[in-house]
Amino acid sequence: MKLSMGQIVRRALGLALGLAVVAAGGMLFAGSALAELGQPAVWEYKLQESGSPVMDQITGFHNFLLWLITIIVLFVLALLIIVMVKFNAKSNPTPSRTTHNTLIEVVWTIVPVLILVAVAVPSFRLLFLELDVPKADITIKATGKQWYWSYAYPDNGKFEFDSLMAADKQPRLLAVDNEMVVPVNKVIRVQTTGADVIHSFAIPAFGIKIDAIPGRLNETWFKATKTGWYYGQCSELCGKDHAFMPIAVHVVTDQEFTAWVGDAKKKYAASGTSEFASAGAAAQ
Ligand SMILES: [Cu+2]
Repeated sequence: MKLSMGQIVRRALGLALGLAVVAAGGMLFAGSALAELGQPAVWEYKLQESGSPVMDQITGFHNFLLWLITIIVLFVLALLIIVMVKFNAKSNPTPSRTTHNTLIEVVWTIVPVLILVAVAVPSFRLLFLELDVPKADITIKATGKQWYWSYAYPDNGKFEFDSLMAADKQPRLLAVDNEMVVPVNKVIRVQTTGADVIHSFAIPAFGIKIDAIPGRLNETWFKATKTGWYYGQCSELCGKDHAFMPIAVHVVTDQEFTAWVGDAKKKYAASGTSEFASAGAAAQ
């Protein structure tokens, strides 16, 4: 079957229209799907809602870059279209023989340099914010294991417990049996290490992702600004159940945290999984 140019154009337009309708439908659906703080939403195409000052900055930087690249892409597209329309062989049969223009060469060197500086300055500021751990209120050690996490609270009762995915709880694949609990508006220093292979401790809403490497202690930090549940996942391919070792953080008020520490001390000391408990027993 041979299609005429008109038919091809009409079909292409039809296809584009169809795709646009599907995309618009998806956007509407995404808008109506309730985006919940601390976990992914159906049809989510943006970053997760921020729950920490670092993530606020990451989101701001991301949006700034998005505007910047959009403007650059539109500018280059406009130049291309001008060249195609004004300077093709038909409309411009005798082309100019110009090879140099000092002013325009200086401009197209200086402007990209300025753009890179405008990107680099907030980028480095953000890197320092992420890597320079402020004075911590609470330190938690997260140990990645095949395939679950263990959380130790060395300065709050010296207990440690395992956190495994809970298949019967919601949200699916993110809920755990024993969650990490932290107080709101406190600087939490997270030290990570791996017990067997490399894992990675990541919570999108806090803007943190740091490798948990055997024989090495990495550290990062977050300050949750709102109470609630926050979920993340191991983000380093670590074996067959890599996808089933979620991270769940429950952010609570100071009073609730104190109460939880009181309960946790008894609960996890009795469970015998704590290295602190066994160290204490060995010392006696
Ligand atoms: Cu892992």
